Parts: sequence; structure tokens; C-alpha cells
Amino acid sequence: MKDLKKTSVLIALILRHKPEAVGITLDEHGWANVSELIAGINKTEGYSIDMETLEEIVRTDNKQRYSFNEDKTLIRANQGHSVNVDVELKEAEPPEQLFHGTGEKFVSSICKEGLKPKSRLYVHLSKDKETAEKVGARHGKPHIFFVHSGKMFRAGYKFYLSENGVWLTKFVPPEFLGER
Ligand code: HQG
Repeated sequence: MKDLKKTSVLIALILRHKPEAVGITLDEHGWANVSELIAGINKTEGYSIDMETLEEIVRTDNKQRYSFNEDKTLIRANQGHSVNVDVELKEAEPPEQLFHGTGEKFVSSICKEGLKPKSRLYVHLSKDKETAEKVGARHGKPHIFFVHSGKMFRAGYKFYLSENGVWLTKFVPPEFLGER
């Protein structure tokens, strides 16, 4: 049995946060060389992968986290990075309202300071409440913030839509957060 999930978690770590974990580098646009990635994963204890498996992981990923370039010699994560790369995100006009799921323990700080990217390059926002609930649950008891993204956009804040449909922005000031 191929352990796709376990390998996918390692790939997310490599392509978003720690390429050096398998001795590879990302270029300025976040691309990793596919052969180097496969070789790096195969050198990691407890993991093995070939091109076919990598293609299956990319194709079946539940959030479509990764993209190949046209000839499949390069691969990158579509969003979620902590390493400073420019994945050529598209600026876009957001819907009137977006959602952010977080842990209850962060609520008072977020109400005071606004939503910050923390270790990532952007604040991650979801277009539906269900997704936000899942994201929030990763941080303990979940709490959902409504984000007045339309108002923010009209006030000049920039929004980006990743290849896999995640809305991103640099910072959400507290006045644009709501509980409804
Ligand atoms: C919180 C997953 C205190 C923020 C998901 C969050 C997402 C503050 C945490 C993606 C704060 C950072 C990202 C403040 C923000 N004070 N806490 N001022 N501002 N925070 O993991 O959004 O499955 O970096 O609320 O689907 O949870 O990995 O971000 O709770 O799209 O592909 O600081 O990761 O995608 O946590 O998750 P994270 P996130 P994947």
C-alpha cells in the first residue's frame, strides 16, 4: 500500500517551509526541480516515491495544494508558504465576505491586533464557513471570524486568489472583522 497521505505531508513541508529538509532549494517563484524532489524524498528514512506516485498525489490532493509546470520538470505549492517566494499570485476582487477559522485561544489577541500572517507570507481566508471551521479546529476549539473583505478591498487592501482557490491578504485590521 502506498502511503500517499504521509508522503503528501512531507511534500507540503518541503515545498512550503523547509526544502533543506531533503537537501533541495526552491527558486524565487517557489519551484522545485521534480527529479531533485523525488531523489530527496527517497533519501529520507521511511519514504519512497516515484514520478507516477508524485503525479497521483498532485492529481488527487483534496485541496489541490501543488502544481507542475507544463513539462512536469518543476513543482510548487500553490499557497501556504513560510519561505519567502513569489508564486505569482493573481490579484482579485474578493467576495463581500470571507471567513477565517482560528482557535478560541487566539480570539482576544486577534480582536486587538487584527489577523496577521504569523509564520506564513499571507493571512489565509476561506470562501465558505465549513472550510474555516476545519482550519480553526486545527488550533483547538474553533472560532470563526467574518472578514468584511468587500469593504477592505474598497478601502484599498489587496487580495489574491491562489491557483487552488484560497483567498490571501497581508493583514486584516480589527475593524474589518465581525462575528455577525
Ligand atoms: C492566528 C491550511 C494571535 C491565525 C488551511 C491562525 C489554511 C493570530 C494562526 C492554511 C493573530 C496561524 C493556513 C494574532 C492570526 N494573534 N493569533 N494577531 N493573527 N493568528 O497555520 O490560517 O491544509 O499559519 O488565526 O487550509 O490556520 O495546510 O494559518 O490560527 O488555508 O493546506 O495564527 O493552512 O491549509 O496558523 O492555516 P497558520 P491558518 P493546508
